[in-house]
Amino acid sequence: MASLERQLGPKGFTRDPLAMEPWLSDWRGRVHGKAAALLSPANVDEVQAIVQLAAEARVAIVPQGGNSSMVAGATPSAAGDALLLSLRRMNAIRSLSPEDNVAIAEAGVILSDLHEAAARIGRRFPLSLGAKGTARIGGLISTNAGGTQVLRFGTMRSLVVGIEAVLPSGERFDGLSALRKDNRGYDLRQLLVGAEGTLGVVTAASLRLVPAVGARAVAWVGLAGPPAALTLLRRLEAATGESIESFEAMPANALAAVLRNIPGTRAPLAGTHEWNILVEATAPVGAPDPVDALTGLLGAAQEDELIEDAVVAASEAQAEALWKLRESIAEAERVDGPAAKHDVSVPVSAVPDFLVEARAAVEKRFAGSRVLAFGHLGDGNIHFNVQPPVGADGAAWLESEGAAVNAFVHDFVGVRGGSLSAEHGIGQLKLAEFARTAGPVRLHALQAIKRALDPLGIMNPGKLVPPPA
Ligand code: 2HG
Ligand code: ZN
Repeated sequence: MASLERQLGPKGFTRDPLAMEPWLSDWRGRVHGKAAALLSPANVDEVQAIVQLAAEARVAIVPQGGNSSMVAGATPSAAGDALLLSLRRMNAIRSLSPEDNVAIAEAGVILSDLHEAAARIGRRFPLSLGAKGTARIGGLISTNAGGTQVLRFGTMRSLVVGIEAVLPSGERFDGLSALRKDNRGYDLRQLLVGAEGTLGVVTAASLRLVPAVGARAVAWVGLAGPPAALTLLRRLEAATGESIESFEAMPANALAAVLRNIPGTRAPLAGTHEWNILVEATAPVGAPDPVDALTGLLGAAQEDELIEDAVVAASEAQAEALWKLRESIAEAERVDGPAAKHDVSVPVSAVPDFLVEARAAVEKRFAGSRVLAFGHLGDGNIHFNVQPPVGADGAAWLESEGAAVNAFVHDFVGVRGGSLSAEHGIGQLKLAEFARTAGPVRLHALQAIKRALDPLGIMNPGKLVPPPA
């Protein structure tokens, strides 16, 4: 410990409880951990030195970026024997290449900073989510983040073209070269994407950029339910080709929670609607503005009574205001208090029935509970959250019913061929349910990979990989 302290200096090493405190709990305040020290290396050499020493001393490391995990994936255990390894100081964008369409960003780069840097060279990084001002590249890679543009550009996995990482042995994997084709066997880059820091510390990545947007159209649509929403999505896609990037669905209670809890928000349409959709369509530089096309298509959909009402943003400020309504749901829900949260996916075609059936089943089985299910309808990922009965002590309800609610929802998803973690990862909060539902083949393969790369079990223990029985 003393040699680490000497090597990293005061900016890179602290045991001060006050300085460590903000990083020891998860974003929703559900899990509280302890750490032996908070290490904030300035470069990959320092990360290597830390991992080498930790391996020698058999001390656990918990990597952390923006600490915005929804599953407590970056929160150390309460034992207090692990080193918390913050990548926040490693926040350089090492290069931006318009020729390769690639940015090389260190793990601590904040997502919105990467967006701005790409825009400065006429490109963009096409992954976005509500926590873009907090979430960092290393964490987004380690959780294979999704967000609101997956419909068109895929998850983080499809945007990572190179990785630099320190493996649990302390060796450095130099895989930043942005090769579009590379068939040297098992893809270590992809193995590290979504590994939640259990196979090493991602220190930098080469990330795919796409051309900047020329213009965008953002609309808010009110309609009766998910079946109409899915019909609308396919209609818009058929009429506009690749231009639809986001198709986010929110029921009336999600919008109400935002309007109630987030200052400065207001209802986008005159009446209330059972379901609301936020659509974004984009056009490349020089192509016709998509506003006219989207306005026309939504007008026709209203005439056909597929939708009830719609508004297309008339300015960037209005577009931002609509996006804020969508991106504030998690925060609005946090204000409302504890909930049993689920991040599930089913095939897109199964989403409408799933929403109706799962909601009815849960509210029947858990009397008084209130389902708040919203999300990325266009890619089949629903945040199926269950709030306690009105007037109940939320924490006590979660304590007594939470595990049963989780199992009920995950089983419901499981029989439909879905996943209990669409985009948030497993972390600590989904670990027991993952172990219960994964099945032996998946579990044994995961455990074998973990053992092979991290035989000492020092990398983010207690996350993602259920321990062998
Ligand atoms: C979102 O889509 C986030 O807003 C958070 O993934 C989801 O809080 C949630 O359940
Ligand atoms: Zn989401």
